[in-house]
Amino acid sequence: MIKTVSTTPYQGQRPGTSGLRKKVAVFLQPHYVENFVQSIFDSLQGFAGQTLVIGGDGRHFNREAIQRVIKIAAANGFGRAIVGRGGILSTPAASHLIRKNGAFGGIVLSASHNPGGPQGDFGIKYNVANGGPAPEAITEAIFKRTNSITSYRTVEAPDLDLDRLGTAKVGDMAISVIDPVTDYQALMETLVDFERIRSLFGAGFRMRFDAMSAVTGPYALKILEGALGAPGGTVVNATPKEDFGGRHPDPNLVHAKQLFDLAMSAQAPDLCAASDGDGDRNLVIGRGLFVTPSDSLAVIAANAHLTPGYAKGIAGIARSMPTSRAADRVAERLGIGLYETPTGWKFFGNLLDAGLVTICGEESAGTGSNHVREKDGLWAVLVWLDILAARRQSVAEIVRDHWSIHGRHYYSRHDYEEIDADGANALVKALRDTVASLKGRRFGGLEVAQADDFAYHDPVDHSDTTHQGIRILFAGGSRLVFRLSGTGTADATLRVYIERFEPDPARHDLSTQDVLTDLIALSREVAGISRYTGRTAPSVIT
Ligand code: VG1
Ligand code: CO
Repeated sequence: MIKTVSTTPYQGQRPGTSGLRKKVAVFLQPHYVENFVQSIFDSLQGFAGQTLVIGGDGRHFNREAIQRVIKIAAANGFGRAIVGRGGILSTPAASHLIRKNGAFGGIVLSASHNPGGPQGDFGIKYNVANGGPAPEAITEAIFKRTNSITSYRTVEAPDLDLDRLGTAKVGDMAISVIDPVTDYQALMETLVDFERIRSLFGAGFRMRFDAMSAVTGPYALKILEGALGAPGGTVVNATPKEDFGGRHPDPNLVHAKQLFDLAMSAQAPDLCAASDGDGDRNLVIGRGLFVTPSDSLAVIAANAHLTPGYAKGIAGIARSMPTSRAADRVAERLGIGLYETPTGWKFFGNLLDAGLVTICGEESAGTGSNHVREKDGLWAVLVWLDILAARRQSVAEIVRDHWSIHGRHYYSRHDYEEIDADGANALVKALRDTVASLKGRRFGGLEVAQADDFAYHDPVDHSDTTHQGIRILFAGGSRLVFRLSGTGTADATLRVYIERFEPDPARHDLSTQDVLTDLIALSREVAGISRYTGRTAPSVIT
């Protein structure tokens, strides 16, 4: 039943920040999926008879891609595949299943926060045995293999019924189709106090959770409205749709604007939250107060000991370089390690495995812990709920209290999307060339204390990763960071990260964009943004 099919390489199958992401139309080309999946397996050793976890975020092409992945895995000798019913697994749930079942790895089919549908994006990501995204050595080996592939193996077999729970066989490979929520929920019950959160809802606490018609809907319904007793209607847009209802499943202030407006209105519930396409991002907004993801990371780290999963305290915190330094202040106060990594969750895996850190986060609405090896949107919301239940204070009270102890890091990210790639690369190159000479220079009231192109030395496996973003640090704690996105599928996206530290509690209630005005102007000037990109303003501000 196994057949070998000849193929020729496709250019550009290099995994980015988080797997291979392209337009659906690109994935629809003959053998495109097969080439990449076979290249993954060709780059690995020792998986004969082992288990592979397979699932996706339910977007357009998910079901078809899963059928193909199953057949290629069977032909390559995997012994068992664990598949979420309907082809559905949130990214953190997939990570958990890999760990729980001692699987060799997993294939996550998702383009995460990117739009879906036939005109939208698709993605394939390989995760290793610790449950986390493959480290760079593996993704580079996969990419190399895509350039020389001449054939792939698959089995001739009928499609698997993805909607029927239970066991089946494809070729010689056993398949378990499982409920995607059960194991994840059991894990959450060990980390936060369900009883305490249930009594919070019982006492009249109200929230809205926007699943953005993406993968988290079934998880949020079962856990929030089911196990935790939140009133019916708490979870909205709970049915995963192949095109996310035409929305962009990115839980930020632009794409979750309705939720933001509700949180700022007189009808605001106590907590508004959302997650992204594949369920690994989270948005947290209190009544009248948006919590930046960087602040959310810091608050979670500072309060984690109140929840059962982290009652013994946390070992350390890791954040991606562009993420604000709010978490650094917490680590300093707690006397624990703080690790600064390049963008993308794959850099946290080693630190978590080595026990150096417990909590990780990124400014892009990603927070997570050592319970899995991915960021976890619903987990972050549950931890917030448990902190709120333990402290019996509002989100705003907790955040303001946090600022009064640690100072406030005013923070914003400006994205210039779909700009010409040549212009974007020229901008970064020019910054790279000048960055060394910036130290000591003054711009208005700002003096450059340090400026470089961020490089990371992994303290565990000693690998080096260079060119991870230009950072300009000013005396007093302000900072500008510039980097190009590695998840987009159309042209280039320039991300500019702007941060100002404010220790004075009397100045903690100002408007973020106002506080950052001079830094924003400087970001445009120092990088020559309009000159290189033709844009005078960003397309997305978060
Ligand atoms: C973006 C974010 C990054 C995140 C990545 C994957 O990457 O900035 O922090 O890890 O998306 O998130 P980039 O290279 O476009 O800046 V997800 O939820 O799309 O898997
Ligand atoms: Co995501």
